[in-house]
Amino acid sequence: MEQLITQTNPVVTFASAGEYTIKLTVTNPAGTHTKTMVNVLKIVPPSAVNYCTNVRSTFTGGYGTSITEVNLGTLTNRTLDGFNGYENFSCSKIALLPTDETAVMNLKITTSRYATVNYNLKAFIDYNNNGLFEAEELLGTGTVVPNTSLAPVTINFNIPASVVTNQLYRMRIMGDLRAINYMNCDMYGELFMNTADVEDYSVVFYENLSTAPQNSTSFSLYPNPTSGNVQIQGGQDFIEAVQVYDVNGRLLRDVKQINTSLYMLDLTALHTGIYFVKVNGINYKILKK
Ligand SMILES: [Ca+2]
Ligand SMILES: [Ca+2]
Repeated sequence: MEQLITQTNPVVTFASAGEYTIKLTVTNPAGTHTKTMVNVLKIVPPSAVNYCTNVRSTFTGGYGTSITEVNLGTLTNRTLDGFNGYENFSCSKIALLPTDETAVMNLKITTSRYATVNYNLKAFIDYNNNGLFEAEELLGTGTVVPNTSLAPVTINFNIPASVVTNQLYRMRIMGDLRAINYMNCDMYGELFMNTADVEDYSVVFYENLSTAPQNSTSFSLYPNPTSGNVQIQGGQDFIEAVQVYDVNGRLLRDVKQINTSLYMLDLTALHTGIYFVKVNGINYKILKK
């Protein structure tokens, strides 16, 4: 379904999740130029899981011990010291992380530090999306030693191979002066001096752009299937070279130095069947009627 938007700074609502293509058209007296970015926008479905709300009694701030800043990937979130109790940022604060199982992720947690005993930290991602933060979903633990540096505590973790890209995961970060034995919602039973702090976030793992096809060099080929001509429309880059191969890998056409954003490929002479069209080295499958 296509939606035409003509306003400046539009607000767009998406009824369903998926990948969306954006086509930008600019017009002035000299003419019209169009740029198409294929599947450049990914809309992630909201989580259907209900998470329990961690509640603690109102903290007077006297101990000055709480989580005050969280950094992970694209996420930075500062919170007031001590007064906020459980806070759910899962709709507003999302950490975007590249899906690289070999890379080490750095979750940085800053706390206020005036306690006289250690402040303990634990972080989880609900990788199986069952609404519970389980032992095998622990990212790591950290300890803030009293009256030491204000530097954040870093919890390093790897992304499991089973992770699904472009999906919301819930991350929960917990801090307390007491050893954190609870994992989910039993904070009241474990509360010690009202110093516990719990914050929820969302995490989305996206395809690693260094290995995925570059969206900036996507092309649209239309119509497909075709009875003859195929219009190739450039993305951010000009169309430089087009090759056409048959299913046996035989090169049928080889056009170089095109250097336009729109190219008409004439396949009229070809028999009915499947062909592979390579545009600037990117493969597309075309059905010739
Ligand atoms: Ca906080
Ligand atoms: Ca879980």
